Amino acid sequence: MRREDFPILNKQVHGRALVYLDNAATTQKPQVVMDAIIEAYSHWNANVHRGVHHLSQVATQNHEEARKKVAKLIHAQSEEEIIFTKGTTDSINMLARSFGDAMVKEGDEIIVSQLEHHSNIVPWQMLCERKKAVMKVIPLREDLSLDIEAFKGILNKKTRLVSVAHVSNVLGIVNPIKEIVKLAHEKGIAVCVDGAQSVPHLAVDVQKLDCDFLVFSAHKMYGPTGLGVLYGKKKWLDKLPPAEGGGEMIEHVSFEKTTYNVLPYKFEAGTPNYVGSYAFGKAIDYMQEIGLENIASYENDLAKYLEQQLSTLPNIHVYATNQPKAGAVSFNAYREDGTLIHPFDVGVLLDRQGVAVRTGHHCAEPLIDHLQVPGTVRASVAMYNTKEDIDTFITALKKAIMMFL
Ligand code: 7TS
Repeated sequence: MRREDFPILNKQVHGRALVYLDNAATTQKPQVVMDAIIEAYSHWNANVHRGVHHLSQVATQNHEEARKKVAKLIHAQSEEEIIFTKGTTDSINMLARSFGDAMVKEGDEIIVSQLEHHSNIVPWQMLCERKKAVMKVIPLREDLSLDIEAFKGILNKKTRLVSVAHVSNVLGIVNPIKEIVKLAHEKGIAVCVDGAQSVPHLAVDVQKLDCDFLVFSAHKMYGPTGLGVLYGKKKWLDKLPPAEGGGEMIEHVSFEKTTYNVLPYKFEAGTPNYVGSYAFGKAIDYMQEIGLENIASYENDLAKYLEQQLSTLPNIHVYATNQPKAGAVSFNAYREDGTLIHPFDVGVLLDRQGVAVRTGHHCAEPLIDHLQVPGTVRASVAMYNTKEDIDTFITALKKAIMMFL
């Protein structure tokens, strides 16, 4: 799928053609996205929403066009529901600050799951410390899927918010978000979906999911770093206080009283990343030109092939097989005597052969503790990967393991 649009994929690493399978960490960028960044700084760089001059108006228009593209991408009702942030982590921190200040009090409960990325744990933990609230955790079943029965048991009238990943960044499992939202809403509880690993791979529709908030990062979907999105239903964003103060987010400022701007600017303090948003708009165009459904089905086939090929190898344990997955597959390798080959060692030997994968805890230590291993090796695909990439990876992996047997 249009591999030639991604110049970095022609690189050699340690004298071998690069096989990039660390897409869950960040994706590579197509030429159109890089060109957009050069274009912005070469032709219309100026601060947005402030100047009456030509360049500022062009910059503002481009930034706001990008917001519309994001709204369309996730089927938000309006672009007022799209807040640009620095990334998923920033989005969750902002929500924890804003929602937390307004809605959470001593003794209230926030629910996350056992498989969350640290970004969807620590901001809530910090909120719980500030407010003397309590964090509850959805446990995993034997097959590593979320235990929905247990979830039903911990939802109660003290629960203020449920925040869960749509797709696990370690296991690649697609969680039953629609069901989680339905169960929470039956009790009047809001749900935040961490879409960092789902929006890049699935056609996510916030109205169909009916989630209250959705957060994701541009850099994991062919866009630039330093840009992310906090989607919130208008009814929530109208009600919640700003998370940060500064320029742009105000209507009037005086030492006696400051009033706030309208949505979405109320949540965007300071000069926004308008070059990033413009480039992200180009990444969205690029994805939509290929078709989100086409990308999803291509990547799904590739990830299935990856899981199948890994499963045929002796001495490899693949986690959470035969479950709905998107993008990522985690595994560990073992010696003949059953001892674990450290994932870091596997990663280094793969790197020597030009194959980039992720090893370690993947910023999800509670999940890794649950698996009772020091970490996993994770291979994750994007639209530009091919079956040949997977074959090269499997051959390299066999060689790597041979060295430890
Ligand atoms: N949530 C999930 C599910 C993630 O996978 C990540 C990043 C984040 C939040 C944080 O995103 P950021 O853009 O703010 O950093 N995940 C990974 C990963 O799996 N390897 O490197 C980063």
